[in-house]
Amino acid sequence: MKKMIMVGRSECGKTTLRQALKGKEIRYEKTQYINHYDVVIDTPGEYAETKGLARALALYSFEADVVALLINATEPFSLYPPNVTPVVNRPCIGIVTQIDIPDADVDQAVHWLKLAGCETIFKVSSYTGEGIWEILDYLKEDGDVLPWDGKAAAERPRNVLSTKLA
Ligand SMILES: Nc1nc2c(ncn2[C@@H]2O[C@H](COP(=O)(O)OP(=O)(O)OP(=O)(O)O)[C@@H](O)[C@H]2O)c(=O)[nH]1
Ligand SMILES: [Mg+2]
Repeated sequence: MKKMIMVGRSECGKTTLRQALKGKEIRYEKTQYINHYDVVIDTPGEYAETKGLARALALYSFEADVVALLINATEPFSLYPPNVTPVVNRPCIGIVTQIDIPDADVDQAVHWLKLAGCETIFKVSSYTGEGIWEILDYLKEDGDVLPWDGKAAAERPRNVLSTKLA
């Protein structure tokens, strides 16, 4: 699998997406520091929100094959400046998260990610499973065995055991 570093503001859904890519259960878990897993590098949102720490994200990107900029579909603003992707020398993809939320504005989020410089954009819900297969398929390399048999299995609704508020 390609290794993907996930960047995005706190609570945009990076850790939940990491869980949804691999398993069926979602549990809230605040990311306190940069975590390396086999396929993803999960980062705390505060790194993207804080100018001094944002440089660390560019540095960590060298340990990944692809950089994913995440944005939650209900965001009222974008954290990403226009044309920011050239600060890393890895391919950058955009991921719109939480598309299941009723007042989500997916088109607005896609627009912001394109403005940031992402050419390939995925739209996902880590709760309903929608869009998960497309990301796995993008990360898959020859010979990789995915944790799911196919799109239908990968995109079954997840069992949400805990959220930030409950
Ligand atoms: N409805 C809905 N809620 C989601 C989804 N993804 C994440 N959430 C919720 O959003 C909250 C924050 O999600 P996290 O995955 O912890 O966000 P994060 O980007 O890892 O945040 P930091 O670790 O603080 O950087 C949690 O309560 C999740 O359950 C989704 O696809 N749909
Ligand atoms: Mg997290």
